Amino acid sequence: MLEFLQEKITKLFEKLSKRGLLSEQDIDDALKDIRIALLEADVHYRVVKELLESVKQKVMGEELSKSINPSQYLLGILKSELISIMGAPAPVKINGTGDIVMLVGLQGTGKTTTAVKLAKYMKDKKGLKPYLVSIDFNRPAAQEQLITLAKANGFPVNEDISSKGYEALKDLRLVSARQGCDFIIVDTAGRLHIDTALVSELKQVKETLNPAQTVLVVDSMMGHDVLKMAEGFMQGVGYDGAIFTKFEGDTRGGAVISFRKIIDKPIFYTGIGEAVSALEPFDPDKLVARIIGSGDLSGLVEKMTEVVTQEDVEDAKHLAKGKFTFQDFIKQLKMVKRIGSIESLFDMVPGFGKLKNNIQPDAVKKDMKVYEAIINSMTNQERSNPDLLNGKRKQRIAKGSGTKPEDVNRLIKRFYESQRMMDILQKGGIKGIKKYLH
Ligand SMILES: Nc1nc2c(ncn2[C@@H]2O[C@H](COP(=O)(O)OP(=O)(O)OP(=O)(O)O)[C@@H](O)[C@H]2O)c(=O)[nH]1
Ligand SMILES: [Mg+2]
Repeated sequence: MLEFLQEKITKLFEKLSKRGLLSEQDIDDALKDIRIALLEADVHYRVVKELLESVKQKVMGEELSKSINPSQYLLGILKSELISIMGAPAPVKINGTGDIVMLVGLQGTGKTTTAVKLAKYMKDKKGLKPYLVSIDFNRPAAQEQLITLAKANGFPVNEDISSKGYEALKDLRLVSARQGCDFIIVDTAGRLHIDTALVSELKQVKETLNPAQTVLVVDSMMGHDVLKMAEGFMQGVGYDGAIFTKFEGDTRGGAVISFRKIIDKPIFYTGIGEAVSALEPFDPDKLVARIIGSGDLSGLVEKMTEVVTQEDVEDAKHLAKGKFTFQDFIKQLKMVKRIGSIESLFDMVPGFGKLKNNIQPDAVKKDMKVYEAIINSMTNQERSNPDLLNGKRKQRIAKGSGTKPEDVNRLIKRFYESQRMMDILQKGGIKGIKKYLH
């Protein structure tokens, strides 16, 4: 997610950190590039303008020569601006029995799916019993969709409201209470655009129901169009906060920034997949860290010290020096296996997102036993000189380790890949690896 913006800003700061102190020209240049990056990430131009003006004001107001690392300084300011835009995370508030949460939003944004996700979330996390109802009176199929999804997940759902129309809404709390439910989630009709018919319909429902919380469901892929929509719903219907859906596939993320900057309402949750369990509280810090790509380096160090022993450090020193052999290879695999969540480690390092594709911890775990058996069946000579492995030797090794010749070949292939990686690391350091990956 947001790799796009992350990569751009990371590159920019790499460029900046090579030159010592920042001049005003540097700041302007940097801001120009950040501006492009934010616009390309579909942040609304109004938001970009305000954000950059406030960053510049703060940077210019400071005595730059005193700051030890100007690029980190600029980055820090941008980061704190974004964090203040994102605001504190907030949950949907359900205070008492009979409280209603009403979901509104354009067509296809994910209201119906989110209604059931929210029901599950409140049941699992808060122990509340939800009651679901769809009041899309125009489209029976829409109601059917909610009924099916709710039933499949074991939630009580209203099945006869369509025949009774708005009058039935007045009894909703009673009906829900009779089923022993704590609160009600109301799914509403969506339209392609906000029009007067939709607004007056939703207004009427809202007045009748008097919901405790009205939630705007937003498709994260909307980009900068989000503002017009969010402002339209605010004027026409009013709401207390938003849930951003399809957040897992959001490569740009501008919609979130634009929404938060202009509409002063919280983002309650994010939808991160089609499954009913794919709803998460909104995490502003994580999002900002990802946008900026500064990398959670302190987190990385902490995690590394948890899993990397002194022995590993010695091994790593050795690996980085001499010739890379099968013994080294197995040590390297063991380390990867132990770190386990190596994917999350790479997320913390700017520019290293792509490494994830090269190292798959699950595959490593699965192959470990096979690889170890194969390497154990090699002679010492073969272990330190893999070039010796001809067809005949491979067959002998496969037989001795109870594996197949394909397994031996797979191991050899991976070994050479690792050897190449180590070679690049020795010659070019981390930079070399980065270059290799880009
Ligand atoms: N990938 C992904 N898909 C989602 C998410 N939330 C909803 N969807 C999908 O988006 C599509 C539309 O979802 P619905 O819940 O039917 O949307 P809606 O707002 O109720 O649509 P209308 O009732 O027609 O206005 C479905 O295919 C959902 O599975 C999400 O967080 N991630
Ligand atoms: Mg729907």
